[in-house]
Amino acid sequence: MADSVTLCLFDVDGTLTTPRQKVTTEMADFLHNLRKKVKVGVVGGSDFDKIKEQLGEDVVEKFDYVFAENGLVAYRDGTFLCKQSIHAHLGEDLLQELINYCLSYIAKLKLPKKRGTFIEFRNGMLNVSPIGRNCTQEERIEFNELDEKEHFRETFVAELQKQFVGKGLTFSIGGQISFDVFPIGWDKTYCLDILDKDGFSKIYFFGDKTLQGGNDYEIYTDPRTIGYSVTSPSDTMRLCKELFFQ
Ligand code: M1P
Repeated sequence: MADSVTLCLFDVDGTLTTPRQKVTTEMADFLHNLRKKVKVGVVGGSDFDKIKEQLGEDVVEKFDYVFAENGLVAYRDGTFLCKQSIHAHLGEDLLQELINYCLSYIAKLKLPKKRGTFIEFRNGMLNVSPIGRNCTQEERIEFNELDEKEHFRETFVAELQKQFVGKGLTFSIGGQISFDVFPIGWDKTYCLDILDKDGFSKIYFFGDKTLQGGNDYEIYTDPRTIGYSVTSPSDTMRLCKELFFQ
């Protein structure tokens, strides 16, 4: 029987899967077995469609909780729970100011490659990508390697923080080619507010972007979780085996 007072919450990219790739059979089997011991959930920065691509069309049946867009779109026990709207929250004027600023910043940026979909408009956040989300897997890796040296995203985020100071926005770098923009408080701790009423006595969280500025930082440091920083999906499995299978 699964322990119903303990929840293990996992980030997706870099924690359960290689960024934006499908879960391996080994990891899927591991999570299936873990679910026999504790409740298991995922909290990704990505939208629900991307989480389904990576973890399977039946993701809501495989996990007790699925929190897409940090929990701004939430499923529990196989059914839809609630969602948030960035448009309703910010209003059209601020949203357009933000979108226009990002598009003109990207227009001035010289990169080795630019593709399409520079801004993805989601339910609870905007996802901004200087190279564009339509890049290939090879172009994604190439951008990410260059970004580690040139800090395109960090510089962009620093500019946005200056430009939109006092507007109640958070800019969060979670993946390889983009960053997320959402109202303050709509980071991954948002899902903890949803979980508050479910009465777990322990919530473990596992994520790879746990440093300040990374999109796992707030939930990793939140007093409601027991946070673990991981370096890869195999590191996540190793750690969970030590914690729950010994
Ligand atoms: O889950 C982490 C991030 O995954 C994607 O980032 P990228 O495409 O840059 O690797 C995005 O879906 C992003 O929103 C998310 O935070």
